Amino acid sequence: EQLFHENTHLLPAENGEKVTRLFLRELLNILLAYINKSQNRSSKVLDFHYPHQLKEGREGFSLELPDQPENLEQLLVDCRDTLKYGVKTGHPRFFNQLSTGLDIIGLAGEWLTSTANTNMFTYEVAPVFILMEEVILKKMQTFIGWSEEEGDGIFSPGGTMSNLYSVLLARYHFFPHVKTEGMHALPRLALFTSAHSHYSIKKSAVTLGIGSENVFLLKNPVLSPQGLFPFYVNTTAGTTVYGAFDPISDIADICENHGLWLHVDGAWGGGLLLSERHRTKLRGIERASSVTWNPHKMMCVPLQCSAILVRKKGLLQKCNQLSAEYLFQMDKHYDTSYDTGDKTIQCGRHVDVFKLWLMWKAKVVHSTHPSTKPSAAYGNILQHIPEHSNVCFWYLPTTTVLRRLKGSVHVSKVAPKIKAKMMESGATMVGYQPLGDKVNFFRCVFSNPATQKADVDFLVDEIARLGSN
Ligand code: ABU
Repeated sequence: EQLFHENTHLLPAENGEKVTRLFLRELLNILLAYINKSQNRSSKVLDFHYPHQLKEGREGFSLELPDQPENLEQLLVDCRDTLKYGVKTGHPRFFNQLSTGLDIIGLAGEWLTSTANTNMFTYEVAPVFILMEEVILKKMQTFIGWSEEEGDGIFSPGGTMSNLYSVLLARYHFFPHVKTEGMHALPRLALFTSAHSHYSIKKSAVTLGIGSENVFLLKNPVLSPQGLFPFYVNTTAGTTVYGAFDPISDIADICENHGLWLHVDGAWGGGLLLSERHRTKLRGIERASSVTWNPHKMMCVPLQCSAILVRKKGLLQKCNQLSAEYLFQMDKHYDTSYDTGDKTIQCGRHVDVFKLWLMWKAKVVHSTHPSTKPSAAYGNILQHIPEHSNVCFWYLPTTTVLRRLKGSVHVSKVAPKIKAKMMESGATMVGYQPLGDKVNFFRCVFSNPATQKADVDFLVDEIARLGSN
């Protein structure tokens, strides 16, 4: 205990094994207590505080950095408090995000990854992880339906980055000289996406110097805006809000006729490729030039784990390679094609593959046949069979309550008011948003394996309770 009053006895200090073990064991106890609490329905999903409250310090929890080093005991208290004031995204009543749940095998993978603490740029420093990435990417490509001769890919830091890669690669595919000459050597480019696609498509156009005004929504009848060079079409497999699927096969026909790059943003819906029953929603995906697939969403791999998969072999490398000599020496004594870091726009790259590899081994992929029929109890809410596990709905309180909400568009104020009360009460969490001409509605996402029907009943009752007073 005395040793815990300093922090200088941890490895690599001489004879540091004992204190290191004690410290990590204590931390493990904190983490296990948190995991158990996350699964306990009588515990809250969150203990909400406003930013100023957290900043001013709660019950001794200070975010400020000290002048003197803190001892191990205090650091463990800080760890406990950090979890205490956070959000339990693995809680069965957390419906707020597409990435939810806490997979224990995945968690073990993440712990091991941090312990290995290596970098994915070269085989030299990450031999096992680099080969695992190759194995997993190949497996994902097989589920997409690409042949043995096709397929490449890389794990990237999230779906937005994977989508960015898709636009970057498409541009390079049509205009390889952009790499050396830049955008001034290109015609004005146009890319196409659907109205409900993720904002990262537009962001990619902004980031890559194409410009947001040159992103056209597919519902527009114009496929060849004058003076522009159309080169890229994004389809979404599982839109963020509605969970809708674009007709990939039909759009692939258009892309083939016009020689356009077809991207499938399957960040959310890509996981359905693993289901014999539901993979038909992605019919035609094998015709895509690139695919984004985030196992950290439907497949519950701990954040983060996103892949950009590319049909044309070698394009990633050609597009991004700069051959920094201090990393990617060509005269190494092994096959340097395994130094995959030069395929990316990053230098340092986190190991995102191991937790997925471990989970895949633990679960193996069987076809699943879940019922898509809503139960009778939700007949009033679910008037249509959903394409995915997003359920969007308005809660309409009694007219007496509505009248109390001053303003011209009353219904738009209901969801934000209930959400605010919900966060302060902390028993459950669900998102809301407006979309197009639809005023604020709730979006409930089901991707947490811990959630049961009783939790959905709880959410509905809680919304009604908070909405009635
Ligand atoms: N597209 C990022 C995830 C959005 C969400 O969880 O709601």
